[in-house]
Amino acid sequence: MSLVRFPVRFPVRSPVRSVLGDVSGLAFSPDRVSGIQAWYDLPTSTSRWQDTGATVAATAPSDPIRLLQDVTANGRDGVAPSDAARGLYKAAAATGRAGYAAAMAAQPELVTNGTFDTDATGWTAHGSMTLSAPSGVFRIQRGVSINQNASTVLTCEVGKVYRVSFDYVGRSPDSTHYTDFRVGTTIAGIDLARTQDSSLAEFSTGEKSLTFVATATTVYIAVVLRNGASDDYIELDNVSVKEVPAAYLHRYVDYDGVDDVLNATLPNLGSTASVWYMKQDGTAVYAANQSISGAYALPAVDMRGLIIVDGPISASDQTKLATYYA
Ligand SMILES: [Ca+2]
Ligand SMILES: [Ca+2]
Repeated sequence: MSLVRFPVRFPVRSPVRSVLGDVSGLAFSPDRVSGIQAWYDLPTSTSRWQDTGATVAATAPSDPIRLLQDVTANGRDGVAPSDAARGLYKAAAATGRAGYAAAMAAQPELVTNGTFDTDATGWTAHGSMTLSAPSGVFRIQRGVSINQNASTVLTCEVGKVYRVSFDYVGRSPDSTHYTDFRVGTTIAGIDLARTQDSSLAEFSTGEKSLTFVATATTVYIAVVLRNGASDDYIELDNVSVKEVPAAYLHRYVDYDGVDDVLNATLPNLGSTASVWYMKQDGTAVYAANQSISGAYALPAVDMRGLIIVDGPISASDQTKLATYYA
C-alpha cells in the first residue's frame, strides 16, 4: 500500500507564545509575581552601588555593595548601615546553566601547550624540577629540593571570571608526595585559586576544576610538587584556562557572616507576606506567612536575588523564579 503524501498546513503560531507558553506573550520576570513589593536582583548591574548616594557602581567582583536598589518601581532599596556592613558583589561560573558546556568549548584556550603532545614547551621549571612529556602527558619530577614547581603564564582581563581545569594522571609509586595546583598573580601564588591534595589518598585521578576572578592581567599557573623524595614525579594533562562568558555567570552578593546586611523599609504587609530568594549555591528558599511592616533586614545569606510579596507565592511562580535564577 503506497503512502500518499499531502501538503499539510500547520497553524502559524506566535513564536513568543509557543516558546514561552504564556498567554500574555511576555517572558516571566520576578516583578510579574502577583503582589510583588520589592525585588533585589544581583544580575541587574544598574542596581548595585558602593555608596548610599548611588554614585559609585559595584561592577567588578569584590566591589562592596552599600546600596542594592529595588528593581521594581516601588523604591524599597536595600541599604547597608555602614561601609563595614557591606557585602561584596561576586560573579561565578553558572556551570549548571543550559548551554554552558558548549559555550565553554567555543572559548579560546589561554594555556600555551596544555596538552603536552610532544614536549613541555611553554612551562618553566623552578628549583630542581625536571619537566618532560612522556606519552603526551606532563611529568613534573623533583630533584633534591622540596616543594618546587612548574609554572606557565597567562594574559587575563581584570574582573573576568575564568575556569581552570586539568586531568590528574597520577604520580610515581613512592607516594609521599602530592600535587598542589595554584593560580596566582605571582609564580606559585595562591591569591586567586588553589586545589591541593592535603590528604593524599583523596586526590583521585581525573579532571579537576576551579574558577578564579582575575585581579591582574598577568596570571600564573603553578603545579607544585609537595613533599616526597628525590625523583618523585606527578603527571597531569589537558591543562586549560578559559574565560567564562558573561551569559554563563551567576551574580551574587557575598556576606561576611559577621555584620553584613541590607536593610529596607516596607509598608505594612500584615502577617501573610512572603519572601523568596535564590541562594548562591542554587538552593531556592521560600518563607510564607511573614510579618513585615516597616524596617526589614534582608536575610544575610549569599544570594542571587530576592523578592518580597504581599501574600503567598504560587507553586507555579516559585518554579518560574527558580528557573529565572538557575
Ligand atoms: Ca563586614
Ligand atoms: Ca596530552
